[in-house]
Amino acid sequence: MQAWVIGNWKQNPATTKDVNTLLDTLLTTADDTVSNGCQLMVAPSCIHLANVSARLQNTAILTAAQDISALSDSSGAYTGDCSAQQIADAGATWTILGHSERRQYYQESHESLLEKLSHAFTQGLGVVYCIGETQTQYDNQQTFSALDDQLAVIKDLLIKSKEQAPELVQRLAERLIIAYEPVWAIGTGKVPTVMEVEATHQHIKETVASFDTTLPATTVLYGGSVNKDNADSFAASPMIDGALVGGASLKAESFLAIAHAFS
Ligand code: G2H
Repeated sequence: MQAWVIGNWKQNPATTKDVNTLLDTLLTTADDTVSNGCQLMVAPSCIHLANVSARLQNTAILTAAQDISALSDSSGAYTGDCSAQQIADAGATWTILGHSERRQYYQESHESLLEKLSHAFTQGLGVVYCIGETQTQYDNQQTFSALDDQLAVIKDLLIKSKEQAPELVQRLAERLIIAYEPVWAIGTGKVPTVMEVEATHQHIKETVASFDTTLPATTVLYGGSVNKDNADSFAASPMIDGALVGGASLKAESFLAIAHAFS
């Protein structure tokens, strides 16, 4: 299975100038070893999406949004939202959905995520769907049940699609990536052991397969304080199909070192 290394830039860099500087370094230092060995993708904030997509056109690096509107897949009176169609029109081919920062600060619900996934696939976007347990859930050995609650969105989307829009099932089969990101590991420098990640990834793969036995094996990435020093240990595991990288993706050198580890 091809590895994926995805940079989630979050609300960074703040200016177009700094975005272009990051892209300049990325484009001049990314080599064939990386592009042949793993698929790279970056997720800038919405305001920079068109610029980044245009600059990455005809390169080996894909572009993703960090979120899309739950209210409409196209257009409407939804102040502040960007629809899946607008994201695709800006040149992105993927979107992150369900990141724990969106769940925490914007109260993402099961229903809104169901809508967002449906809108993304309707507009032909691939989805990097983020799930992960909180520190309390981890401490209380509730990781799998927390993940099952979040994965129920995928199950419900499959049920809904089979009834109302069967073409979305195929799109989900082809273009769904799950990112396992323990909330307690995000931006903290703390990481689970590789064995813990492996057990969790196995659970995620088995759970998604149980929703529909015709689905291909699900690609599952690890995210949460991945850096150039710990990437090798995650990359060595056949259960870890890549990484979703936050802070370390803001420097081309560390992002590409992580990509090399997975190549
Ligand atoms: C988790 C991750 C990227 P970081 O949010 O999605 O961020 O690598 O900074 O922990």
